[in-house]
Amino acid sequence: MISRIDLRGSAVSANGGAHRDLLPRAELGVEAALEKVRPICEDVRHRGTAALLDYARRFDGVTLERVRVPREALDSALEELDPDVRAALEEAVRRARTVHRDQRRTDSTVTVVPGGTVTERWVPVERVGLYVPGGRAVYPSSVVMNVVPAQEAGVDSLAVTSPPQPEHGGLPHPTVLAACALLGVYEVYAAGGAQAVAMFAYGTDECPPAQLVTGPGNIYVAAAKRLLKGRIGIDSEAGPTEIAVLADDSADPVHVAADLVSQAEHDTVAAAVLVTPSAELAEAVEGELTVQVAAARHRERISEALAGRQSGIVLVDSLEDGLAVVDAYAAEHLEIQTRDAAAWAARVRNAGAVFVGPYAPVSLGDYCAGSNHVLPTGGCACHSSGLSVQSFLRGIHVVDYSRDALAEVTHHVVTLAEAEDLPAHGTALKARFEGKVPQSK
Ligand code: HSO
Ligand code: ZN
Repeated sequence: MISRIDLRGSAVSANGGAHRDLLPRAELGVEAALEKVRPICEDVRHRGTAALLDYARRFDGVTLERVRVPREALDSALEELDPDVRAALEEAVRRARTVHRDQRRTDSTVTVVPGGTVTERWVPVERVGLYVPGGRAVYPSSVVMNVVPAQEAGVDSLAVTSPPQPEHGGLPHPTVLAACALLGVYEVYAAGGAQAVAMFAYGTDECPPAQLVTGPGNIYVAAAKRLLKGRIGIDSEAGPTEIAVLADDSADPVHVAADLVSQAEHDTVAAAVLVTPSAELAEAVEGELTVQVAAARHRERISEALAGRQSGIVLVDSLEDGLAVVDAYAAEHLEIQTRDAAAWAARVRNAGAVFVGPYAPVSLGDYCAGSNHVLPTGGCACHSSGLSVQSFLRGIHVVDYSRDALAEVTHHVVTLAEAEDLPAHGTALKARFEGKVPQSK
């Protein structure tokens, strides 16, 4: 079952950063996958749709005539969607929109000197490809989490891709198709893995190239993103799901165990970590895990995730030490289940998203909190953010100076240009006032 890591008595809080590797993580192994995906991406680059159809046959076991999903398939998936699922998806969309709409940026102009302004213009990426994974689970919620911020950012052209499913006639899962239609996205492709990322990066006769690809995927998707980054923008190389819970003896072990199990359900390499100064809570959670895992539908997958070296119960001397540990770990999701939870949460520096108190479980954020569930994993939460409207925008500085405003600062620019031994930079300004380009000595 879940292992214990006893950090009591160690100088944990002295330097959180030095403890980044205190808690083990699942190995993503992207490096090794790079060599596998390279020829696939090259093939898609050169043979386009023909290559995608070959990979659909080879990797997904489906024979397709085209990669683009016909509009009728999207419409009928929405018509046939279970009404309860539709209502739940609509609520998820509504809440996500409320939060993401508020993230929109407005252009702002700063007057640096009279006659000299710098405007920051926020411009959406023109065309975005959104990857929705297939595999063990079905992720219509990921359609929502990718599409809503892109739409709120004002992205004009949005395409979704998801792996073809043999049991659904070679189309992506019908619930994924229904979620696309619900959101008004009718450009959908039946492609998964590295080849789908390459399709967006290089374009094919069916799918024009995109400037950005977002969304989580398996290790081959992550490897293709790393390989093609630069050619195409990426959000992140999202790895297996992680939950960390910082809890004291006020936490309910039933809730803590249920939340650990909920994220372990994703993957055998998912990480579930409890950090607590309370040995009693640790023991009670261990007991609860045994009971809850045995009753879970995906008990085998969950047990493997909990027993993996990436999961564990970490005992610390104090909540203060616990905070240092979770900060060093930089979890994708961090729950704070302590007395005065909001105050502890306010002190967290590194986490993809923080869930405060007993009534904000990670599963709420996965679907219906309004927050985004595409979050940095693998420790990247110490430098990156989850998906947001900002992920789909670029800020462009627009510089506008009058003659007088330029004249006033010219001597400084010339001096700095000389200091950098780049005199032509200074000349570009002087030429505007001296009428001719001075000759270099
Ligand atoms: N916990 C996952 C997202 C998800 N959960 C989708 C259920 N469906 C990564 O944040
Ligand atoms: Zn989840």
